[in-house]
Amino acid sequence: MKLAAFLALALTTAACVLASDSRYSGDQVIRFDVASPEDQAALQRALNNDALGLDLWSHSGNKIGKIDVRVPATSVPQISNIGVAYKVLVQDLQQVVDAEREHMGKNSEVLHNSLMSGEPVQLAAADIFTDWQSYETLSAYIGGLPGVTQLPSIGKTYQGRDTNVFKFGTGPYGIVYHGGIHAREWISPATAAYVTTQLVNNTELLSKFTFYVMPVVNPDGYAYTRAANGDRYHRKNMQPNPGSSCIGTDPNRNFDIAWSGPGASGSACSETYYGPSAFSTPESTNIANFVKNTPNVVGYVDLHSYSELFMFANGYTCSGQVSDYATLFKGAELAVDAIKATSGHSFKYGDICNTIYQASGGSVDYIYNKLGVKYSYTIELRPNSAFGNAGFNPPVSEIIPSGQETTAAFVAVWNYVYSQLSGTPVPTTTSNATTATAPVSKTTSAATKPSSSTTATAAACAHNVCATGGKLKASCSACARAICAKDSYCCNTSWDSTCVREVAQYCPDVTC
Ligand code: 0X9
Ligand code: ZN
Repeated sequence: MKLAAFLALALTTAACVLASDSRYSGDQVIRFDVASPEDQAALQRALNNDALGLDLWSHSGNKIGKIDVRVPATSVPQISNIGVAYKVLVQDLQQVVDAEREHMGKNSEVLHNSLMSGEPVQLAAADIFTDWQSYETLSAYIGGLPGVTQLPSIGKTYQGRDTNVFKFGTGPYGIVYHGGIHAREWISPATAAYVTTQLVNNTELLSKFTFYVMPVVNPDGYAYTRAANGDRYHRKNMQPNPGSSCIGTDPNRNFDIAWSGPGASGSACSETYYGPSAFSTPESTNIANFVKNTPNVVGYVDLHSYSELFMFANGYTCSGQVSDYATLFKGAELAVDAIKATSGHSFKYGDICNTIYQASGGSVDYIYNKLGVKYSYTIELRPNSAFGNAGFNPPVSEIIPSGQETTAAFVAVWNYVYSQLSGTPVPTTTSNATTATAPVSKTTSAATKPSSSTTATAAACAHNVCATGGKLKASCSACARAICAKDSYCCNTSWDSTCVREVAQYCPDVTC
């Protein structure tokens, strides 16, 4: 960067820092220890009390447990009146915001400004994942990854930004994943970008699936959380609400599924405001239209933070289970096992309503129930608490570990999905200008996981070992011989899903 330009930029940045407000001065993040239904009711009453202005940040896996809440400075003296045991995790939230912004002023903002001024900039992973990058930087980075094509925008946001979508892979089945439906959850766009960096090199998955990634589906809100005079903890989109000074609708309460039902609010100032009508936000409409108009979409992931949860439909009701519950549960189990093996983190999993809370008008419920995308998931990424000033402000050193464990989850779940689908006919392709589906090829592998009742032998055949016939045969030679005796196809060709199914049939001791 030329010196003059650099100085101008440095001055602009300094001016912005000076102009920055201190709206979170004296705010605290409190971790409540919800130990009983009475505690739960007391905290719920406090959360519903608009005068206190509490902001729910994290969730306990089963609703009894530790729950993080941001308490505005004016309500701090009343915390003990809530009657639930607590400890203070963050003493003064403004200090956390200021430290984060200072780091960005020297890193992601410099990169962003160089990019916007048209200077040639190098967008290497080593530069990208060391800070919270802007929507524009993440988009330029993803668009430059090998094998990635940028498709036409999936639609404008309220403020007129394009919603960028990138495509890669040649497989017959479509997977859509996105970050940033909630503006303040910064690890979500960063993780979407990191996962993409890894998946573009996974030739096996790329032959099975065509991936579509939207790094930030609420870029207006995201820009507002990043702006020096913006609001770091803004969650919703940027649509104004007539008659109210509160900005935004929660796009994840605005889908046309049980819209305005339980777990969503009709108050414009609520963080879960469902908006004036279903699909009143362009952001939720854009996602729905894109999934609807893209052929053969079998999978969908909506990335959120934080709490470390891996979930699927339903969110709008806690009664009953969706018809694919067992399959979705198995996929989630494989994903969280892969996370555990990668990072040691223990994600909880299950249906949204029973795992986190009741939430109507959500993306996963709509895409699963109304668009029939069976393998629809939502992840609450790391961290699992606001301890150590983390929460929505984890240190930048968390970006790569989050990306790594989420990549492991994706690989596990999509290989499982492929093994499920490969036993069934490939869905019919409809024409769509944005999508070129590859010809359907014969399955070459299948990865499944032993059931919980597996034997020691079965464990050796598990998962990625199953995915390669050679290794399976080596690990389970007796079983392989039995299958070969019955079905020479498995001996002579690749060890595909048919052969894996025959494990169950011919080798009762081995469940692959
Ligand atoms: O409340 C939400 O929208 C999500 N939690 S968050 O803290 N990130 O805001 C949970 C979303 C559950 N998913 C759907 N209902 N689709
Ligand atoms: Zn969220």
